[in-house]
Amino acid sequence: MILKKILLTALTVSIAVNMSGGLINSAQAAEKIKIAMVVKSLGNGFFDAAHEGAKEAAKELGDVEIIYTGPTTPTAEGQIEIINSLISQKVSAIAISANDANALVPITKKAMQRGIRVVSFDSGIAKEGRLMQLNPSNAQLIGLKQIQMASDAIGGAGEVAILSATAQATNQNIWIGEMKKVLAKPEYARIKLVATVYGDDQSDKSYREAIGLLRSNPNLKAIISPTTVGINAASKAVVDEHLVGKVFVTGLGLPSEMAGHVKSGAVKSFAIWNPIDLGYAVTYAAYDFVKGKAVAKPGASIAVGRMGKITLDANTEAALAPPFTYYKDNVDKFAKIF
Ligand code: RAM
Repeated sequence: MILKKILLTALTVSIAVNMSGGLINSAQAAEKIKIAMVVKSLGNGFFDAAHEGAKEAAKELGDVEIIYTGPTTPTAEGQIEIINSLISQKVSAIAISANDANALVPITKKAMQRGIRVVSFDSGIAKEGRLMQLNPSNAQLIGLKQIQMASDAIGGAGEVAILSATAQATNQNIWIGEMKKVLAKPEYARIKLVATVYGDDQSDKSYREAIGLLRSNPNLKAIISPTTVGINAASKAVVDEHLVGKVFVTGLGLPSEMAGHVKSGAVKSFAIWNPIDLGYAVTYAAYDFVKGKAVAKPGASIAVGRMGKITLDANTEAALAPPFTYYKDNVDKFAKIF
């Protein structure tokens, strides 16, 4: 009885210290489940927003520590190095937006053999290298949406070009494939894709590639950029080349980065999903795998907090919400959020 009382007192004192001074004892810290979010590259606002979502999920879950990391440039080599170090750190899970679908498979397989739960999000890893892939939205829809926006901007006819991220990016390559399928439909026969270039999700390279497109294609009517870095850089290029009203930029962008370009007239509309929700949901999914509450099987459903449930398809992939369109009247409202 006395012993129990002493223990209880000790517990109360330890909690009091934690609450007042943030002095967390090592046992408590060790109990935290380490989930690493490995992004394509650091310094990309899209992933900063996904990180916000991951932190929100971690706060709700209580026993999660997020390790946010990524290479300085979006390469598979950089991510391989990082994963090697996460394996040594013995993290519990890795949620990765991959710079290459196949090049990362050996290292993520190694991580999984060591008991680390690997899930990919945004830009996927090939099936054998992860438990599940969380897509922001349906790929066909993303492809269709971008062609519709381009077509609307240029009155349904003319030359268009694509400014993508890296040539190996899983997500952009899938979306470009879908855009090409849409362009092959009779209703878009008057739109001609004249070039596809890669800015590697680097602002300066994307800008130079956009300038190149504008100068070598005098009849260009639109640049479609399925990357938040590319669309921002292409819009700047159109303004700098004094082509506002002649060439329109569209694609996938962050309202916070694009509001000015919508006002300048370089952009009529663009789309995106909520990157905060994406980071939030993938953190929950990773946690569920760590806790043994999720299985990587077609048809399995996984609870992802305030986002409800996601269901894995035949390829153990799931998708969140349809892309949302932004234009002059609504961009400012969302620019405050992401
Ligand atoms: C960039 C990245 C990311 C992509 C968005 C739309 O930030 O390439 O992977 O999903 O654009």
